[in-house]
Amino acid sequence: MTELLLATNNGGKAREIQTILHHLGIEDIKILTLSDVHLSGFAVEETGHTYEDNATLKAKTLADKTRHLTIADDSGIEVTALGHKPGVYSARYAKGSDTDRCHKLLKELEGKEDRSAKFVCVIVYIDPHGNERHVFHGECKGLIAPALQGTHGFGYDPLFVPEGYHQTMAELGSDVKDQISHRAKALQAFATWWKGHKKVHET
Ligand code: ITT
Repeated sequence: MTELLLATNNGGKAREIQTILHHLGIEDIKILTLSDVHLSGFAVEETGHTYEDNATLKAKTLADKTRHLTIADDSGIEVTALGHKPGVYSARYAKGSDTDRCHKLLKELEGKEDRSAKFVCVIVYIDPHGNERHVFHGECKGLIAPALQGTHGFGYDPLFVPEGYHQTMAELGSDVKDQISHRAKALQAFATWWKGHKKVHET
């Protein structure tokens, strides 16, 4: 069993990552959260301008500090009519709660015809012993709904209607989200790599 630290303070992300890895049949990883390593709330300043830079900052800081194999997720929502904003700045788009940020997005989209958007996720894996870094990407396309709908998930889920569906992620819930989301796709890429990586290390 290999211990893998999830460098996130976002409970929604942590729950999804654990569930998705389980669904992907990765049974040889034991997930550690920040609270397992007595670092709950330990925040890394996200000074990068790309998802990859910020995910690397978060994973590397925690890997160096704890010496555990570590993954971090940096993600955001990109809205076409807003010039692909808020993107990497999605968590800081407005002060306050996830709901406040959803309302700001709706306000900025008032009167705009194009409601297309996508969720983006970049997961970075760091091995502090082998000095290894690997990067995994995932995207999920969709539309911004006219109002907040649904109670599942977190962040911008009440506003995001994924392509091929008529309800928001927050209405569809985790059974659907964990199959089609940007995070699920990045973790599928991680799982494929992990299975190959383990084989190489076992032979
Ligand atoms: P950590 O850095 O501790 O992981 P965070 O919430 O600050 O947590 P980010 O910096 O990556 O994470 O910001 C991601 C932003 O994008 C944040 O506002 C989320 O609510 C939003 N977001 C990311 N994935 C999402 C998802 O699956 N559903 C809805 N919103 C999402």
